Formats: sequence, C-alpha cells, structure tokens
Amino acid sequence: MPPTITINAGDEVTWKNPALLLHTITFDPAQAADKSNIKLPTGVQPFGSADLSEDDTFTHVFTEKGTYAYVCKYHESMGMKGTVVVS
Ligand SMILES: [Cu+2]
Repeated sequence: MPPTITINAGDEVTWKNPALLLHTITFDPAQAADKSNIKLPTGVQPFGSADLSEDDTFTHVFTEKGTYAYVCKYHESMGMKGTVVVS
C-alpha cells in the first residue's frame, strides 16, 4: 500500500506480506491471468517474487524510468494489483 507509488530511479521498494495467505509481487505477463495488468518499460525484463508467506518481504531496485504495473498472481482477479511509477 498504497496501490500506486511514485519513486525516483535507483530507489528500492520493499513489499511485506502481513497476512497468513500467500501472496506474490509479479511483474511478469507470462504469470498473469490478464497480461494487460502487467506493464514494464521497454527493455526491462519480467521479474517478481517467489510465494510470500506471512512477514516475508520482496525488495526490488528500480533503475529504469517508466511505469511498472504488477499483480499478486493468486488474487489478481480480486483486484490485487499495483503500479510503481519511476520518474
Ligand atoms: Cu495475493
């Protein structure tokens, strides 16, 4: 949270799963039910977390400017998605 954040190139973002349910941070259209839910700047390779259990974290450093959209692959259909804007 929040579902959309704006950061600077080179910033690091950490997600933490506060819940008992498994979640993922998935920036990979091949793992999304709806590929249009994933966005990556041109030239950026897909990436993402493994399954995150309660209190697990996933950290990524965003070096390329642009808009990145991601989903939780288990709850994408429930609207569990977000956007990182790197300016
Ligand atoms: Cu989830």
